[in-house]
Amino acid sequence: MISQYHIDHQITAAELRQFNEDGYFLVKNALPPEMTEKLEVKVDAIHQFYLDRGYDPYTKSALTAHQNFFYPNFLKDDPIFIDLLDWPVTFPKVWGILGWNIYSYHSHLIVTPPRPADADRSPRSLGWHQDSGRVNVEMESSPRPRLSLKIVYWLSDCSQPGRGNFYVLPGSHLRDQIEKPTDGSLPEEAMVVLAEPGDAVVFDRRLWHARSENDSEMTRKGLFYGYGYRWLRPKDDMTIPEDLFKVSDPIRQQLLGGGTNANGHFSPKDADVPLKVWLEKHSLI
Ligand SMILES: O=C(O)CCC(=O)C(=O)O
Repeated sequence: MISQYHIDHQITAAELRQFNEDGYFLVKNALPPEMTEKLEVKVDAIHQFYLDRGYDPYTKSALTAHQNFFYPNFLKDDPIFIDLLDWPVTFPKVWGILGWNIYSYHSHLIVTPPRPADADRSPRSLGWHQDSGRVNVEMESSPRPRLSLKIVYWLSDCSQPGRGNFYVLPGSHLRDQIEKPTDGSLPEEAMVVLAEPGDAVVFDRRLWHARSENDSEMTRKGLFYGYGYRWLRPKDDMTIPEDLFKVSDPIRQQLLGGGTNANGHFSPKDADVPLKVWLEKHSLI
C-alpha cells in the first residue's frame, strides 16, 4: 500500500541528475536485512527446486550447480516478490523518472554461482547490451528512447569485484553503439558496480551493461524489476495467479498489468491508472 513513507522517498535532484547523466544510480540499504534474508530464502528455494530436477525452465535444458540461473516471471512465485513492486524506498524513484502510466513489464531473478575451479579463465568480452532486444533495431530515433528502466536488488554481497558483479558504461545510455575491445578486455570506461546485500541499482534500459564472471566463493543473487509504459508489451508471460492479483490493492494491480481495456493502455482513464489518481490526490503531479 502506497503511503507517506513513499512520499518521503521521492527521487532527489541528485539522483535524477545521475540517472540522466550516467544512466543509473545506487540506492544504499533499499531493503532492511530481515527483508533481504527472507527474499534470499525464497530465491534459494526456487533455485534448489530446479537444481533437484537438473532442469533450467528458461533454456529448457540441463541445469547444473555452476550454471548461471536466469529465471523470469518470478513475481507469481511468492507474494513477497509482489511486495517489492511498490517498495517505499525505491518505487517513488520509478514514478519520478517514468511518470504514472507504468507497469512491471518484465521481472527476473538471477543466481550466479562461482565458476568451477577448472573453468577457462582466458579474458572474454562480457555480454554488453542495452535491454529490450529488437526495440534497439526497429526504432528509428537516435539516441534510442528510454521506454523502461530496471531496479536490481542485491541479495548477496557484491561489494568486492570478482563476485559476478554488474558492470556498466556510465553515460552510455545515450549511445547507440559502443567500442568493445577484441582482446576480451573491458572497454576503457567500464565500471564495476559495488553493492552490499539490500542495496538497489536503478538503471536506464539503454545503459550498456553486463554481468561479469563470478570467481569468488559466494553465489551472487539479484532480483530485477523492469518498469515500462503501459503501452509496451509484456516481456514475460506474467502468469500472476488470479488470487494474488485480486488481493493486491489497485496500484499494485496497475503495476501487475491491470486495466479496463486495451485502449486504456494508450489513453488511460482514471480507472486504468490508480497511481495517477493517488499522485494527484497527494499533489505530487
Ligand atoms: O546479471 C547481471 O548482472 C546483468 C543482468 C542483465 O543484463 C539484465 O538484467 O539485462
